[in-house]
Amino acid sequence: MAAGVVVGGSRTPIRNDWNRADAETLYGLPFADLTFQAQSIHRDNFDPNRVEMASLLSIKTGGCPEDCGYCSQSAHYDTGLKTTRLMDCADVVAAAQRAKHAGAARFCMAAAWRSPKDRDLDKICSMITAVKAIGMETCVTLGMLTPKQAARLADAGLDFYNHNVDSSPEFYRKIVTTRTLQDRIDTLAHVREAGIKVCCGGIIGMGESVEDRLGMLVLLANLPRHPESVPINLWNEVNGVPVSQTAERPDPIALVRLVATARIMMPKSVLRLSAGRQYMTDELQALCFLAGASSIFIGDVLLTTKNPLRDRDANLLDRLGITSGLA
Ligand code: SAM
Ligand code: DTB
Ligand code: SF4
Repeated sequence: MAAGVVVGGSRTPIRNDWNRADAETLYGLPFADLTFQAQSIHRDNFDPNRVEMASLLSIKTGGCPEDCGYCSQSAHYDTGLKTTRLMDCADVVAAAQRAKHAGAARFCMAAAWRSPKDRDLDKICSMITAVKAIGMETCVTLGMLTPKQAARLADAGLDFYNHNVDSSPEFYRKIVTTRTLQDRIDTLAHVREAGIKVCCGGIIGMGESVEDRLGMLVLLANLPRHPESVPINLWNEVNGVPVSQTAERPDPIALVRLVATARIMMPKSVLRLSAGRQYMTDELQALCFLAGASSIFIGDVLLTTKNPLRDRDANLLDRLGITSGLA
């Protein structure tokens, strides 16, 4: 066994020493071989007939000082979005109740911040405690954190922190200039240090190459510990942002290959088909589940953009014999 290899599941090694050539070799396998390997690893680690459901809420929308070239919420671009203040805790809990009723097990609260202010964090901690009290898992995504802020979120009982690497290091520099990828990696380390589970993935379809997508997987799979959750977002169209000039929707087969490669490289991470499912056919989503995706966001909107209607999702999962594992 290669150095740095730890045995994970029954026959699944957990590696943190991936290079791009390894990723390219997997990605380039004949489709049947790649997806068979991915599905075998998926079955070693997960119930293949179960998809976890999470729900999102934008608790503070727009006006963000960062210049992420894909995002409707950046103050650098005119996207026509209405900016809002941080929501009240009672309204957040009411939205969480509705999400729970619709079948979500996890509630993810997102704020358009570069980083939270300490007084904002008091309110966020109350939201976390209140959402946990209704029996849901909690996730927040608030931008960069100090170690102290991460520890406060952990004390409030937070389960997951979402903070994406978004793309390969090379492509990242082209789409965000107001922070570095290292800033993101530092926050991920603070989140880990505080004992919070990590949700970290990225976006495809912004005009990046296949090499960039694989570079992103290598980055994720070589973090000191694999993220427990890996969201794979297809860029959701937003008018007025720079990415709208370069975006190209990926070939559907390329998406399945990417999911399968991620499944093999990070055998125990939950892969979430996140933004962009409304552009996917039912057949494509089914192939992504076969390749190892086992989580989705439900609800008609994500943060500011569209998601498939609940009935369409329920119908698809029903036809595939997939359950959410909730009673
Ligand atoms: N401001 C915080 C941050 O950037 O970490 C949290 C909110 S931000 C909206 C969370 C993530 O949403 C981003 O890292 C990015 O991966 C994803 N995202 C933003 N706009 C998107 C879009 N139009 N399509 C797909 N994913 C998007
Ligand atoms: C993630 O990777 N995807 C979610 C969640 N983390 C916060 C956000 C998707 C946002 C899509 C664009 C929008 O609706 O504004
Ligand atoms: Fe701000 Fe997050 Fe959007 Fe970047 S992705 S502009 S940090 S809300």
